[in-house]
Amino acid sequence: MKKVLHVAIALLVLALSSMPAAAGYKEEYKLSVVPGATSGWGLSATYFADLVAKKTDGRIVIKPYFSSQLLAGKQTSEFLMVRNGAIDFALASTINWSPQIKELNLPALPFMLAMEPDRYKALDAIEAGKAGKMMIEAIEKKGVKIIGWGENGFRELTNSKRAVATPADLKDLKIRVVGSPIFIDAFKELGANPVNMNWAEATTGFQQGVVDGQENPVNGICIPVKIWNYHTYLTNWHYLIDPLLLGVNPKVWASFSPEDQKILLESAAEATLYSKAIARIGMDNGESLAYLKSINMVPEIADPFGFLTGNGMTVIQLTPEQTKAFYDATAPVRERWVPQIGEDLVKAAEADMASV
Ligand code: X2X
Repeated sequence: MKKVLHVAIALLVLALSSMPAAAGYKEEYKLSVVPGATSGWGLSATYFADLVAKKTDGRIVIKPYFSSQLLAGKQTSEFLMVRNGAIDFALASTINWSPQIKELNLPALPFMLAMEPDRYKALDAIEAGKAGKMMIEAIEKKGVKIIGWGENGFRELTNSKRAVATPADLKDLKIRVVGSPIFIDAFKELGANPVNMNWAEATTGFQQGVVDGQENPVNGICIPVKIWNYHTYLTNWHYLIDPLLLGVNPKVWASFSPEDQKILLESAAEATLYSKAIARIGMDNGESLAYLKSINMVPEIADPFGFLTGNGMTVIQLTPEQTKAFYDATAPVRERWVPQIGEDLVKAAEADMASV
């Protein structure tokens, strides 16, 4: 009897050791995305998932769930759900995780980057620099592993009522904003009437005229949702940047073999380049378009502002003086939020930007 048992154990050990590393993997990993599949970040999530499937020969299957499906529509719950393992991965906006991680309000400090001579360079320097590291550490300390950046884009203002070129033009406009307090604070300071609304309900809100306007990136969100069907005016004011973060539940991360972790990091790095490029088409010095051409992903729309104008929108491009007026008008918001974000982090970001 004892001998039979020994043989059985030996066979079991042999069977286990000859199994592929993927044996303990889930059949599917859920990746949360707040907006829809055709949004910039929806496309970036698909790009990442496809790369991972290809590079792991199907060992790791990541399925993006779009339109806040995994969140019952409530986008500010996403961080907690990735942390507790209800969701495996998220390509997430810092905005939606900022209610839990105050450091993530840094990119939402109004007009911090709009005044920079090259706002994309400034942003890249922050992400690659000390401030980026500090933000990632803050998230990881609270329980989600970060494997890469992405980009929703600089958030621009659209509305159905009037051309907005000065702070006074915003007076009493009802603007839909996300459920993150700094947004309410910024729009109140500018004299507007901000209204919290999840993105899942926002387009219905625009259609019904519940609000007069909203703020979202042009390439990533405004064009995919055909914002011209609701709003006539777009102010290209770059008032804040919406970086994305590719996060993963730490237990899920630890379950991957070192080889697969390496593949995931490489895929995240490629997805970062892709995500930034599609957010920046027609808005940078042409680098993004050249990159997309180099990977055979030439976009349909290379001139987003021309495209919006062609669809009947009036695009207001602010002069540096006009931007400065908004910068000055929002100084009290920055003063109130810098201590909450952390003086050290803000100083690190300023030093990162100054280094380019
Ligand atoms: O809700 C928004 O505006 C969106 C889709 O951009 C975010 O999730 C931050």
